[in-house]
Amino acid sequence: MEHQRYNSLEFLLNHPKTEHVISDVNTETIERRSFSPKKIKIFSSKYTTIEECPEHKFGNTKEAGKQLPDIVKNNVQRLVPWDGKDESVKRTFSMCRNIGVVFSGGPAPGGHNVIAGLYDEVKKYNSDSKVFGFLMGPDGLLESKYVEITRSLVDAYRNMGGFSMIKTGRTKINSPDKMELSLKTCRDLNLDALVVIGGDDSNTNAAFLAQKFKRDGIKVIGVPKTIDGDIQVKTDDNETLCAISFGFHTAARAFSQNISNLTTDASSDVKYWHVCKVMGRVASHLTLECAFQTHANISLIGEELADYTDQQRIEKAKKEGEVDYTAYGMTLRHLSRLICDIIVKRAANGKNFGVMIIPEGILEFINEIQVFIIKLNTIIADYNHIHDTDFHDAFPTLTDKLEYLRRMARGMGDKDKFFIWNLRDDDLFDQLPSFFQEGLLGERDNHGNFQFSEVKTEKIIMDMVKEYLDVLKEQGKYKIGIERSYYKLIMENAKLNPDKFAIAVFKNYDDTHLLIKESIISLKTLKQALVNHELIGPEDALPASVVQIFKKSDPKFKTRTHFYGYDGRGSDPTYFDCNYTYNLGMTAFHLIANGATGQMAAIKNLEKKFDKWEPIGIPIAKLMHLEEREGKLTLVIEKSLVGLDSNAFRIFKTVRKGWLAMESNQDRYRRPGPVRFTGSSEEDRPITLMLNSI
Ligand code: FBP
Repeated sequence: MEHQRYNSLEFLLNHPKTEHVISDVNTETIERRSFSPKKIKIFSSKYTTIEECPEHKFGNTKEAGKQLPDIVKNNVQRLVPWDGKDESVKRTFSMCRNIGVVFSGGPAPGGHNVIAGLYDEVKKYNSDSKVFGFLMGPDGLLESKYVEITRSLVDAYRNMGGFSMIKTGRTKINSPDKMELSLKTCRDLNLDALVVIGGDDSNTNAAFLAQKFKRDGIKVIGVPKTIDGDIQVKTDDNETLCAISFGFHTAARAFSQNISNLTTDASSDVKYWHVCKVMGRVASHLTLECAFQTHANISLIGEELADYTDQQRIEKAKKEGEVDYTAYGMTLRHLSRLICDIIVKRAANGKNFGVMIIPEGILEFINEIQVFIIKLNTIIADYNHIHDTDFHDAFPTLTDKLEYLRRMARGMGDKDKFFIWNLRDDDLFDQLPSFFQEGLLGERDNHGNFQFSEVKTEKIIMDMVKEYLDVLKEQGKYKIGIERSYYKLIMENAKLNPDKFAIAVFKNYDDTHLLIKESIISLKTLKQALVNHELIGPEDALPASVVQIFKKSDPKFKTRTHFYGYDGRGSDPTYFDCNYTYNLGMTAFHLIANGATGQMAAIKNLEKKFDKWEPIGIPIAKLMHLEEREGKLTLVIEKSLVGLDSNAFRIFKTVRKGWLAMESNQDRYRRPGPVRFTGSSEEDRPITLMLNSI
């Protein structure tokens, strides 16, 4: 009876141990929720005030001046401590406020801490003030869907990843109607300010909202979010004001942990090349950071490929008195050859395995593909502009889309509107594999951007690599180097003279890794070589030990592909991102309390130690330039790409040779470990930032 009771499911389910281990909230979550991020010293002062910094200048702001006249004259603003002797400062800070907050675009670790920092400061100065979170991103603002953010809600999400508290969305507020709807929502809620937590396009939106809301006195502050790390702000005289957007560090560390685990696996069972595509819609910042974190064998940096020039071709054309335009910029074919070269050299040194990182946005930097992307973006945008139906509804299948392009190339398109697609484009496009054509013709996002995450970039590149490796194998150039000592052992065990056989079989008997001659590509050609050297007679069978060595040298190119993106984007934030984002939230409040609008909250000196961090406001309008979007020149924030003259890239370029480990040297893999938010081994900022601060 007693035994039966202990064995019952009910007893098991109600057992305190069961309840503890299957609870939704584990120790890690409890610790994260109760962790207090560090505060920049100024936030411990009673109040703050703004110090204008007109000395910071930014490029040409002519177009921004036309479209954003009320905020274009904003300066960079530094927050400085204020003792509060001035009664009016006390009054403005303690005013009862309503502040709205919205996430926009892809999630990035640390977003909840921005809200926490904002909320804590809002409540610190007036407990009657309210913070409203718009639901599902900008749609919440348009449709007036929101929640009041309470202490218990904030407490449940402190230091936790994702944007799940109020969710996010990619809707763009890009029409007069949407602007009006947003204004109406903010007026109805009696908002004093709106905080937009988003990427480059969302901060662009924030600037236009700031302009629109100016007359109503509703302030708009942007916050630089995106794992891509492409919101970085420098002044004309190269002073860094915002070194990186939040979420970048965590995503890079999360990806790196996985990639690093693959380096361990690869060097254990020595049979796979792991190909890791890493997020970053355009810029390769994440790949560069992962390269430093893991020392993977190959890391491709898109920006470098765009800058590539083939010196040999240029010289050759010069000698012939011509200019070879194809020598500028990287082609997919050439890229695959470079990768093959590394694979072949590593194999020659006994390592037919490795780990490669490919940035998601690499195609943007490959000339031939970029042209397609730009042309197709324009064609789709123009079609949508002219017709009532969306391009993708009108041409649902790939065949329909291709047929439409074909008609266009033959001049049978919409009233000759689409002259940009010609017969040559059509021919070249036809040569691409259908899954790639489908990707290039796929739906654009709400900002008209090409969705790189939808394209199997790694497959395109690796298919070409495989194809060329087959050619090299047939030419006898792709072989696995056999360790000299191993060869000798096998031959001696078989009572054969290794030195004698080596002359017939290998081309480099003095090296540590022995390579079978290029002319030997099959058992037949192997036998021929032994017969020619009179080591066996024409009727004799091949010695088993020689066959064993030959088979060992025969490479099989096996790949495993991985995509790292959404997983890292949803990770809980690192210590760096926990601190960074909490201080961003506080900065946003202090800018609002000081009457700022059209500014992006930022932390200067992020690339330095925490005690050097400084909260500032950056004028968004001044970061904008004209860019072609959906076929039209549009005023947007300029994305920041990997600087080929940055410290980080220059150092990478020098040290990466060692990571290739193409000579007989050891692999140099690095173990960054898991994402953490506390503990002495946690790094205090991203490696690329550390290098750039030297
Ligand atoms: P944000 O720029 O909005 O932060 O998003 C970045 C990103 O994560 C890119 O790295 C990726 O290409 C894209 O979002 C994926 O978009 P989606 O979430 O729509 O699939």
